[in-house]
Amino acid sequence: MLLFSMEMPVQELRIVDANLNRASEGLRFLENVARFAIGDSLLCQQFKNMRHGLAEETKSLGINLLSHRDAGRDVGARIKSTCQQQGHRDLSSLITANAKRTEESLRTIEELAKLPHISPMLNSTKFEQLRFTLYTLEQQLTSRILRQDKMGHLSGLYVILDRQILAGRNELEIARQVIQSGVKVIQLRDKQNSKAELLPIAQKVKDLCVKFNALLIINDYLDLALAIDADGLHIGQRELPLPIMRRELPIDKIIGCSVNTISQATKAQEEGADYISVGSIFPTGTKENAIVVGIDRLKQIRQVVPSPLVAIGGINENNINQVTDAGANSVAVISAILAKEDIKGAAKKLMAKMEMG
Ligand code: TZP
Repeated sequence: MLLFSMEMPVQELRIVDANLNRASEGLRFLENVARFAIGDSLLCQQFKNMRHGLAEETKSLGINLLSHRDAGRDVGARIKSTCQQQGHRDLSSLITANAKRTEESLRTIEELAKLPHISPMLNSTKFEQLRFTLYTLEQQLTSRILRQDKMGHLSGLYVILDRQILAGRNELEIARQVIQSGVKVIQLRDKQNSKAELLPIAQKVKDLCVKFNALLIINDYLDLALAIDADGLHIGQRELPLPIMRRELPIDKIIGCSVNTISQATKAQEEGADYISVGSIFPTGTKENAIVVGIDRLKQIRQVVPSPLVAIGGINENNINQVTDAGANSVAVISAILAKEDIKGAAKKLMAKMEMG
């Protein structure tokens, strides 16, 4: 083995140096995504802590690592990886690539640190801990970016395909008209019939949504959402708690939660709801025993909850701008569209009102 004059194991230190650089570059990339693309201060801080932890662990080697760096003669620099040749298509694949690169680098240092002549300088366990922390952060960051992509659809009209209001009309045909009018989010809701009956309908509506790049959210039923690989699940106050639902769903699925009060909204926000549905804003004949909360409740919730808000209940072309003015990011409707003869016309009118508002 080639040894440095101070008995420093030169080749090993070069490997440590290269992998340390890779790891901190990868962590910096992930930190930047958390900071600028997602705006999540907690995740950002966790990546920063990791970067600082890494620097701390290798601080004692500082000048020795630099002294033995020989980037100009690195044979690996001229070898292009398959990844570089293929390129990455989106931010989520870049997150995966950078997280993997960092995890591999940490593992490399961890293994080297087990060698008897390296272990006095580097603590292998610390690198192992960092690697495991990163596995979790990678999962959280990927989940956030994939859900954020979906949430991009949630700024306009949100149409609830309520099978009771459809009263036997063909769900797929109505869904097609809604989507063709430009609506980007559909929720399938059926409070009366069996899930077995709902399954084939949900599957067909899902296929339609995929074709037109719209989201399909399933109301209440986690198992149905999973079965058809829906984009998300909408729950009320009587379903299983949001964190349980989150745990059961794949990491790219969104969860919306219905609330009537400020405390329910704050709780949903703290539990990580992707959006919060506030209602019923106005009296409605569609939902039995709906609690009418009024426009002021929406304004109060807007002041304390930064999550996207979806206003619901009794909203139509005459009052839609009151809810957008009150801070709703999206507006959910049933009868204002499904009770109309001209589905497409009704949807377009509401969307135009929202845009003008
Ligand atoms: N949740 C609160 S109000 C409501 C639901 C499901 C019904 C909304 O229907 P409409 O016809 O848009 O008032």
